Amino acid sequence: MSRLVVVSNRVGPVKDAARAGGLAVALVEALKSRGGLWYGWSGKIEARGGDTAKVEDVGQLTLATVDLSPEEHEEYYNGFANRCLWPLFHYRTDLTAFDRRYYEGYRRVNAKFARVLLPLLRPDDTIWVHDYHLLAFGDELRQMGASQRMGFFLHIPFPAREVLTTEPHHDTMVRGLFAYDVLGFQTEQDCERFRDYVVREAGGRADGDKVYCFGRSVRLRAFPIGIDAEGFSRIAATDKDARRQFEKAKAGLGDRMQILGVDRLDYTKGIPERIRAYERLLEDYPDARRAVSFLQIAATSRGDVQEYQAMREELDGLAGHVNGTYGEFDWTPLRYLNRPVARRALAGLYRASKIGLVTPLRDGMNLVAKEYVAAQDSEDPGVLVLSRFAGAAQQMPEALIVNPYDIKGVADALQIARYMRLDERRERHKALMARLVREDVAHWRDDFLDMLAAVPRHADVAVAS
Ligand code: GDG
Repeated sequence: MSRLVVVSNRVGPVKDAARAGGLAVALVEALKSRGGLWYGWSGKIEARGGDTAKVEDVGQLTLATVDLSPEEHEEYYNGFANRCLWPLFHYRTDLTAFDRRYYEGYRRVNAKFARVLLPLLRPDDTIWVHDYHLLAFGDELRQMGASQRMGFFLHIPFPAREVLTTEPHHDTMVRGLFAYDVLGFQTEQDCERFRDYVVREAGGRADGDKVYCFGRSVRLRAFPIGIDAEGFSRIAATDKDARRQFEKAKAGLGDRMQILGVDRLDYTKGIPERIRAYERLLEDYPDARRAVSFLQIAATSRGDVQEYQAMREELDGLAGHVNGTYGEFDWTPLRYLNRPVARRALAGLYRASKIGLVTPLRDGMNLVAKEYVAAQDSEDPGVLVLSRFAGAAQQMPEALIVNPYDIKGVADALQIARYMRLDERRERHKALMARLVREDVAHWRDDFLDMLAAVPRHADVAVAS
């Protein structure tokens, strides 16, 4: 079997991958079972950047990392990745910074990542590149002569053609993706939007799972990312820390029903809209007052990007408003935590919450929705209220699917969830859980790598158009 080389913006943590969430767990597993190399940014910003990789072995795994200079970090990571691609791919053209300097920095860092990896590669390696930070990486590596099999997986949505074309470099970016042999997206809709761009904007053609353009072809497919559903379920039910958090939460709640939101603090997650929907529940359904308690966990991420700082202030204001309007001496309607909770404790919190409220305005997949379901007690499960704009909604039709912009609609769904009968909750949970177990993270990884193994090596492909 050929060696697997995973390339992602950040590498690790390997020993405690669970703390870093689903993706790190998935990648560690993929690499552990086959051995291999995991390569990316070290997370360090050093005055002179770096032009060679630091390589270390951790068990069967080799980690290779490279540092960024302050300028590289600002242009590539804060700039093009997080102030341009992230909002653009989530349909927030109003927040998208179209700055040529950022784009050039992004290309430079993608080229540097490729240059530093090149001497570490073996001819029969299989290379799996992850996410929007590295759209141009494959193209750079091919230009340096690499002919290994190389696949790319996009964790965030692929946007509609009309949105993507607002970015001045859209053609070079999409052309660059044709350097890969397989393109993986989260949902069928993402594949469809990619095909639409290629056919209607770039003048290519699509034939089944193959698209032809720029004198090359690439295969594309939806590989919805999963979680380790059985493992997470076991943690929620039996782990010591999870149990402790569960008991603590239950004791604090008494007879009240907990509604839970868990997100990285991000404007795509629809947190202000969600708080407004909760307020609407209290306004329209007086029986909910004192009977529910909403806990929102939203740890800061990307704190040095300006939009994220503004959001924090907005949320503080909204939470204060709800508590000021509806709170009583012995009831705080909304608790908002701006710091991370340990993963095992989080499993306990999910299990102690009768409603999981997951309402992103746009999301590639959303693992929180899956973790919430996996953490439930199947005898007495809670109800998931899920945005139709999360990729996860495609696989989870038994959730209460809502439009997060429809504040009243979300409030009504919360009220339905509050009163849902046990037999219906069990039925929905059973169907959701069965799919989560079937389409788990191992399935995602194997599916992608099987497809990549089946394509002819890049070097052997005749130019087709
Ligand atoms: C991107 C795409 C796609 C959150 N708060 C805490 C915490 N988390 C963990 C969750 C979950 C992960 O972070 C968040 O994953 P999501 O999928 O919900 O969202 P993104 O971070 O935006 O991820 C997304 C994903 O990539 C994978 O492809 O699903 O669409 O945007 O695992 O549990 N974990 C801990 N404490 C917290 O406070 N321990």
